[in-house]
Amino acid sequence: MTHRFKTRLLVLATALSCAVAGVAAAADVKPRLIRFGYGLNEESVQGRAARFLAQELEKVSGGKLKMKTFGSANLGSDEQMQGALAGGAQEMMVGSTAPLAGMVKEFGVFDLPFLFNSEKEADAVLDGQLGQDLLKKLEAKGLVGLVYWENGFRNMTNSKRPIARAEDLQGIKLRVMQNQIALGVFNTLGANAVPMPFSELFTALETRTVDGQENPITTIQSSKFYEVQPFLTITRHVYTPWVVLASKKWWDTLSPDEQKLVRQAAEASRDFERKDSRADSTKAMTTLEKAGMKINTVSPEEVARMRQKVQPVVDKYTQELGPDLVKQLNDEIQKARN
Ligand code: TK8
Repeated sequence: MTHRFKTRLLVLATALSCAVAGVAAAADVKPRLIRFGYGLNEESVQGRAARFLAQELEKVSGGKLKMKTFGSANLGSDEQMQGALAGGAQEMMVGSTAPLAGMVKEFGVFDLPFLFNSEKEADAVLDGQLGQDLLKKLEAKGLVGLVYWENGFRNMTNSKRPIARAEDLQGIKLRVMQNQIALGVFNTLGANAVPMPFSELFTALETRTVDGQENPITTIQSSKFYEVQPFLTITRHVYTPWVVLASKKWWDTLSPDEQKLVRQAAEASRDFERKDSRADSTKAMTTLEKAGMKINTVSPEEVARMRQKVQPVVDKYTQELGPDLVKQLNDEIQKARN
């Protein structure tokens, strides 16, 4: 190789690396600190996914977008955080759709009982037209909805007795999420429904302020409800998802490049979280059995009876949420089912 040729190569290589660096520099990404709040503890599915999101964001932004995660409702309950995001006092969070229905009532569709048969159907609806349309409605309320994470099918626990039939719920003070539909459903099934933020739930169960609650297996395990709730009844009565949210006030201060990176990391966290949740659900069930919980499954016949019992509540809220929306939901579920 001649000296001149070598020099030319060197010049070329330098130019190339400058061009690559130029692209990175041209991307408009500033150092930022993002506070991300969630309600469950650090050992939960939520905790693991929050850490994954923080790492992913750091990775895709070359270390510029840093996320600090706060579990166990340390930044407030779902409802309080929603308010903080809308007001611009906090950047990001993940929480349930049930309290979100207080801001955008249409999120209440996910509180209608016995809709989905499988996680696959839920994924299809949430990532499809209906789920995405609902996220867009949040912007008018000061929130940006990014992705849905799995919370999972909900089951009942209590300190009184196994629930084999709806009648067994009579006299049971059952904590429900802060949402009109949940309240209507459980009162109609026969329980005394008590709306309460999740952050107060363990203490309420421990002190017997309430007798029972309903949540997915993963949460019953990670929140150690088995320590204070001897009975677990598998009902899979509702699938309410979690939504990863950003403050719109804050979001609007981000450059398009930054918004793209946050979206990209959020999508990666969704895929990670759903996989983790499904694997964890099986493991959690074994843990609950080993912990000595008395577990029963409601029969398909009884589920059909419960469905019938709550039909008036479903009809009432179908009118309130919009019959067209509920029809669209059922159509999308059917499509995913076939
Ligand atoms: C955590 C809640 C929880 C939900 C509930 O903040 O409230 O029961 O299932 O996951 O969003």
